[in-house]
Amino acid sequence: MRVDVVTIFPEYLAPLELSLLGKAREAGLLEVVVHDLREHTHDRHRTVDDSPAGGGAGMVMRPEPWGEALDAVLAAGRSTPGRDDGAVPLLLVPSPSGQVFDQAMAHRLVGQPWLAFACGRYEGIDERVLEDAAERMPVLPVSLGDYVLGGGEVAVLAIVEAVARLLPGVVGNADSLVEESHEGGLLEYPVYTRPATWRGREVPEVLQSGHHANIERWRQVERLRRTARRRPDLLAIWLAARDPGELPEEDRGVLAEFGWRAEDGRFRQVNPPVAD
Ligand code: JD8
Repeated sequence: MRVDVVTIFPEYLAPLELSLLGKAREAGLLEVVVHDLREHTHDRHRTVDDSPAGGGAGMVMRPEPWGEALDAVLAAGRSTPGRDDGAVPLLLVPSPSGQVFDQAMAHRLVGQPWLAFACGRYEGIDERVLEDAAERMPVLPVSLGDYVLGGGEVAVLAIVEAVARLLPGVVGNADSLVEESHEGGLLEYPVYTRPATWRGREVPEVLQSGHHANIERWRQVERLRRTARRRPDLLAIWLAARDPGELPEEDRGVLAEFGWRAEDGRFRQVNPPVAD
């Protein structure tokens, strides 16, 4: 997978050289190219912003440097060996008004051979840049979530990490991917390691029993408990896709603690617990 990032803060993307992604790049599983937008300015002050049309607070990013920068990304990507010269990237544009990124989107993006990111700053990028880009490549405004950041770089760090770790060979033991939160629809269970006792706190006995079936049971119950407490929205979705008869009695018992009952073949929340 090739990833191009255009930004006025190239150093912001340095974390993509570390850890798992750094190794994936060394192994040739992932190629990340960071472009400095100011390279595409021609005035002494390397100006990338101007006052907003129609007035108002802040500044807006000028279209000219962006047009040239995205042209350069297209040209650079196409000159990569093995990529035909008609190839185009999927252009992701981080924005508070974008489609919210989640694990399902990560799975869709990992199938793309070439991603490009346009990192805005200030009040955002002149809208004509995205309209012009959409003439030549697919454009997807994406958001990290419903809170306001100062620019798109943080979103790129999160999205590239979430997508790249789904690339075959990046995460050593692919099985661990399946276990994770947001993969099976439930949150992950609590984890422990040595020592068996720490500051007077014990590792749950079942985890020291070596009894794999009991351990798996305990972990499933803990997934349900944690999801019911922290993300009742996710549990409702998970239960809506399940037939109560399929679930072990113990799981139905845990769900009952959180007000979920089996009625005419489906789960219903009768008296949702008052949030503690
Ligand atoms: C791109 C400029 C700042 C946004 C005025 C603050 C994503 N989940 C998210 N929250 N915020 C962003 C984001 C914020 C950005 C830019 C993404 C470019 N800003 C602007 C509009 C209000 N300032 C984001 N992904």
